[in-house]
Amino acid sequence: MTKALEGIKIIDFTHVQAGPACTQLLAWYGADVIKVERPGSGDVTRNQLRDIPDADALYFTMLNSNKRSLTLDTKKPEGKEVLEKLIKVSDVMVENFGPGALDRMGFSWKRILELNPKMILASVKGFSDGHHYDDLKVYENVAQCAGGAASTTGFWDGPPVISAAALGDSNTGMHLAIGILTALRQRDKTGAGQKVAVSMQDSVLNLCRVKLRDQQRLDRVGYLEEYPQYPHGSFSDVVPRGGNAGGGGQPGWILKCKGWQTDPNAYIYFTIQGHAWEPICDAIGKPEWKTDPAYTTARARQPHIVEIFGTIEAWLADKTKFEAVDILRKHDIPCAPVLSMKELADDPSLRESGTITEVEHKVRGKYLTVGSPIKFSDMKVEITGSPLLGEHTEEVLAELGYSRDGIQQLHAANAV
Ligand code: CAO
Repeated sequence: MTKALEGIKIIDFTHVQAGPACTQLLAWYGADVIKVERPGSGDVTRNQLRDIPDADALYFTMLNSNKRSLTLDTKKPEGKEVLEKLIKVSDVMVENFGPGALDRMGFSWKRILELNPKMILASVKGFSDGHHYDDLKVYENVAQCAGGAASTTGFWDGPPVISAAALGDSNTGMHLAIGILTALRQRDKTGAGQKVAVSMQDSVLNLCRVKLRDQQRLDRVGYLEEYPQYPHGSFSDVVPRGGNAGGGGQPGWILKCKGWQTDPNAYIYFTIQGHAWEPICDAIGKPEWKTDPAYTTARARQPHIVEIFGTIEAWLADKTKFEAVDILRKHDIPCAPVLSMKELADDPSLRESGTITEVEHKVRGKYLTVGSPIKFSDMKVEITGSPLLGEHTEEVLAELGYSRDGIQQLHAANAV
């Protein structure tokens, strides 16, 4: 079966998470992704948080599947020559080095265009070009703070909190992938390459747009009625942290279930969707709330929201999170168990759909990874193991026309 991106050659000059997440996605869908790595060490994540002494860390293997690895010292003339040849025959180059690193290496956008006017250069930086912080190096949590996620996550009486979801890294990589596919589509029409730039701050902010919505509502009316602070608490002039509140038009909260005293994940998320109010009253044994004017509308319920969630929690006390969801689903109530990573890893539905998949690695053996979250009706996505450092160096050099002697000379240059 053909893959959608077959025939697209990508120079993957990325490291850590933001860039590799992008190129991995494109590799899954058929692009030939050649990861260019520094000889001897490679991507820093090969060594970070190792669980097996001499095997690439899961941090690396889970972000670099379906790629080839080429080792090149791109600061040496021999390495630069290979990279130039590669640029001439590739469609896309993706990089997420610190600000200015590519220029310092001699591969400015101007130079890349001279080598290949059809090239798409895709870059991740912490802040966008021209931003007053555009000289900063940035990691995940820095981006979450700069993009509005940290100030709006957590509880109102505690400090800003970082999300475990990679909003700064993988999220930025997904934005970049969309940018690359868009530029490829435009190149189909114009024949010209272009530079695609995504900043981590912008990508986080894009996911926090509902909080910018709330800031403007707060500026206008002085309160936010879906936040736990309303109506009993107080608001300042900035969007507060709302704990586990719904954040949209539907109030919600994380509620304790049977076993919460010992199991840190014995909880469900419960949403009170307006039209599901009557089924909720039936489900939790409070039929009188269906006709009591103090509860019949969302506005009437808001002053009692803590009491309502308390009542639902009392109903949940003798039910596991799975039993509770099985009852609530019959009433069409939007809810879900809080699932641990262990439960997700073992989830038969996720295994069946390929979202959690087992992959073979030449050194470490089998490991679990997250497969494609995007499903296609006409393309089967196969996840393969990540490459060893330099595993495809000779193969790629031969494709670029290097002779056996030329390859040996490069090996010698890499080793110095
Ligand atoms: N051969 C020779 N040199 C190489 C090379 C190769 N194959 N690959 C990279 N290098 C060099 C670069 O040229 C650069 O050298 P100089 O700084 O001397 O010009 C250096 O290695 C890489 O620098 P860096 O700034 O990218 O790396 P760092 O570890 O200091 O910083 C990070 C890491 C992530 C903070 C920084 O790359 C960054 O801010 N990137 C942009 C934002 C980003 O993507 N962050 C997310 C990372 S995931 O959490």
